[in-house]
Amino acid sequence: MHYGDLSDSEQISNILYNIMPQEVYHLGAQSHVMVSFSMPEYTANVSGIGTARILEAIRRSGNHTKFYQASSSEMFGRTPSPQNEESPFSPTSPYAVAKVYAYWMTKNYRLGYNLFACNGILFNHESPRRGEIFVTRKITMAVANILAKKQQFLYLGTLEPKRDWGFAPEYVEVMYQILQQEKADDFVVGTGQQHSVLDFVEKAFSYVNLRWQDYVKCDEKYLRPTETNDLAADSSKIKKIIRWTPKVQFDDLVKIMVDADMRKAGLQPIGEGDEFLRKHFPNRWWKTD
Ligand code: G4F
Repeated sequence: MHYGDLSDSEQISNILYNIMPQEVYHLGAQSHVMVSFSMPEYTANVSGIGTARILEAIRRSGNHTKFYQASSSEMFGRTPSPQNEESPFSPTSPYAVAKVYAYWMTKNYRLGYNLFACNGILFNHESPRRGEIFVTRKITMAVANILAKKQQFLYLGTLEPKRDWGFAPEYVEVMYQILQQEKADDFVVGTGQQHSVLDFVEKAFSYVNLRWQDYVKCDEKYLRPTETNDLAADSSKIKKIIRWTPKVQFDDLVKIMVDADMRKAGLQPIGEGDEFLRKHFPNRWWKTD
């Protein structure tokens, strides 16, 4: 383990110079969209300029380090779905603006300095390890805690925005694949299926036979000043070039996450999510949620 910070260019340079890594997967960020409205300057520094610090350190090191930038579907913002590599960016949050900066820096270091630098433009990817303040995990934890009588209500912002939610382990595999290509390039990664926050709520509550209307309440404090409403990936390019197709679709994702949170709450899971994982990902991470 080496310690560093995305706001500390000297430390990043030292680490890269000493380790001389073959590949860097840059996933570090202030990654919460709502938080970025409260901390725009910090978000720009870490999620935007942090990328420039790593790219510059790689360039100065003179090593042939390959670089993966965790770009985000949030960069499309107001651009209508489906979004692909040619779609214009129209960011609607300080987080998304910072990510657009990082995207272009990655592209420019590829074009200008011939670095093997790639953008994976990933749509939302979730799992039982998702942070508790992101909407999917907040919902699945609430379902489990309501069943366990540890929570009475679930407070959310708007239920209307639509997202393209996939399963994070499959997206991590594709990050690796992106850096194994002969040519550095940028790729959109998503399932192509679109669902609203309400769809997620309905699916999670009905999976355990609860009526969501009895538990979900709106709290305006979760409303964002500007919102991204319509995300769905057109992943034709990565399907064609890398032959990547996700196995986990929306219904299975919800079940996997609810089962895991039921187990964490000390309950017996319904089991359909666990069963799906056993079948499609034998001997894999599902044991460790
Ligand atoms: O789960 P979210 O906070 O994820 P969001 O904003 O889509 O961003 C995530 O995905 C991006 C990829 O597109 C990443 F780049 C980013 O780092 C992050 O991982 O919110 C999803 C939707 C939003 O429309 C939000 O307004 O859910 C809505 N929502 C409604 N109530 C809520 C809540 N979101 C949160 N976090 N908490 C709520 O109570």
